[in-house]
Amino acid sequence: MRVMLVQSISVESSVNERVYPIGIVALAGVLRRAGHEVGILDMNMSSDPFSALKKLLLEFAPDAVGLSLRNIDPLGNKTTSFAPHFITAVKVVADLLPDAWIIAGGTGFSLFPERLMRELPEIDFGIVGEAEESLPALLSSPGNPPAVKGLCVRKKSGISVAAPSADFDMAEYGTHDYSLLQPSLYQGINSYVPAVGIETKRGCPYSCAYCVYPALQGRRPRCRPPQKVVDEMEFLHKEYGIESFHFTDPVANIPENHLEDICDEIILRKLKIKWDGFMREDRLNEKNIALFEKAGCECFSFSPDGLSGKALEALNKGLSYSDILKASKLASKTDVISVYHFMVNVPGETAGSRSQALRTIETIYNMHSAKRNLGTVVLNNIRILPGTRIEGLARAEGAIGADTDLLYPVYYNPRPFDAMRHELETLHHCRNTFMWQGIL
Ligand code: B12
Repeated sequence: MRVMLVQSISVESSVNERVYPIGIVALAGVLRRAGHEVGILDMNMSSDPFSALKKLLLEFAPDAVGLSLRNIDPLGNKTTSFAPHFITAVKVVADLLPDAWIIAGGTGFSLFPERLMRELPEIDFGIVGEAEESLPALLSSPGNPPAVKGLCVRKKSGISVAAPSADFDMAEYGTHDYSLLQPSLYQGINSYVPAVGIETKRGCPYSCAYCVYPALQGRRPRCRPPQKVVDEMEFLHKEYGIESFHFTDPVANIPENHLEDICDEIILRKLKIKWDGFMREDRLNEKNIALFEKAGCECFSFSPDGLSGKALEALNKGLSYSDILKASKLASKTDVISVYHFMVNVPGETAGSRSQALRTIETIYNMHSAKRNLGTVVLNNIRILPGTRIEGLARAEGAIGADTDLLYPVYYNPRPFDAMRHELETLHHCRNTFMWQGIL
């Protein structure tokens, strides 16, 4: 079969940080090995994405088109949505190729499968979650679809959504077939984020109140053997000149010793590469932080989320306030940049937790100012996503109604602390400017 995989628009414009679409590249490799002829398009890399889509659809004339919706919206308190772009892309495919099977997938789709299939009768099937096994199985018999994991299909009674796969064997996961979409095209396109991602594992055992990661990838961390992870980095470095990678795992430094083993392997092979990833604060110590720095870590991305002990509890982070300060202290002594992500005006916020939040920002700046190794502090309200604990709470509190459509950006930001993000941003902005201008 001829199959075209399309990454639909995931960023507001080309000035936003873009990423190499490893989801569809992973699937392209699997489909090729299953004997399909595969084409790939990342619409984010074209200055005229819908012309590029039309051209490739007509030239390649696929029998099936897989549309990947990665992001529903850009988060970050923004009210933009990428749903309209995805909806348009589906309609363009259906119009130009009425006989082709249309299959949807990707993280954004996986969060709203029924909602999107209802909106778009043009979609024949969806697959929620990982699809390395389900997509080839589905394409082997789309006329009589097998009951694969994650399959979304129209039935007389409505749309049925099967439970996603959370058991793809990561030991089987080798280096992707990068030949269909050259990673070198993504070299140097971003200012901050490494465009090329590497998976070292899937799955997240934590239960943070706002988060969809366990629903997307399952709760059990499934690790790739460290050698295979480094084989892939080495290949990308030598073959395509990639120097900087982002570990795409929900949390890069769990389970114990996995990231440490990857670092040992990078050092052993004397690879001159850089990497970053999201770190769990309570797993850091003097020894592993030194190892991470030596092995090329160029940014400690922290997402403690809670700015006070109370907020950490409300978000169910399983972290104590002292875990965060201890990690900040360790990171502030290195020559590696740190970036902190926090959520503001979380459930149960009080005047006391608001004051504590301001003190937390001050403390982090005080720690990092000497070495000026604080990249930034990102302050967000919580985007309410379906199936999360925060959704239930927001509905119970009346912060959102029973009929609120979560497909479009909805943030948890009730009164009376609805201006808290701006207050904290003011403090952060002042401290950041003063740090960089050396006015302390
Ligand atoms: C790593 C990551 C990042 C890294 C990416 C670094 C890099 N170089 O790749 C960073 C931190 C930079 C980042 C940035 C952003 N991210 Co992000 N990111 C992730 C994360 C943790 C993993 C993504 C990943 O690469 N997974 C590995 C690949 C292999 O899996 P995959 O893409 O899901 O593909 C599989 C399946 O989805 C499926 N599939 C995919 N496509 C298709 C298509 C078809 C047809 C089918 C059948 C199946 C299918 O099969 C694939 C293989 O199994 C996810 C959360 C998660 N746990 O999934 C969030 C996530 C995808 N990101 C999200 C968002 C919003 C963003 C940003 C917009 C945030 C921001 N404001 O900066 C940007 C946008 C970047 C961009 N240009 O797209 C959201 C998307 C949902 C939403 N709310 O819209 C998620 C779910 C996180 C969240 N907060 O909820 N991200």
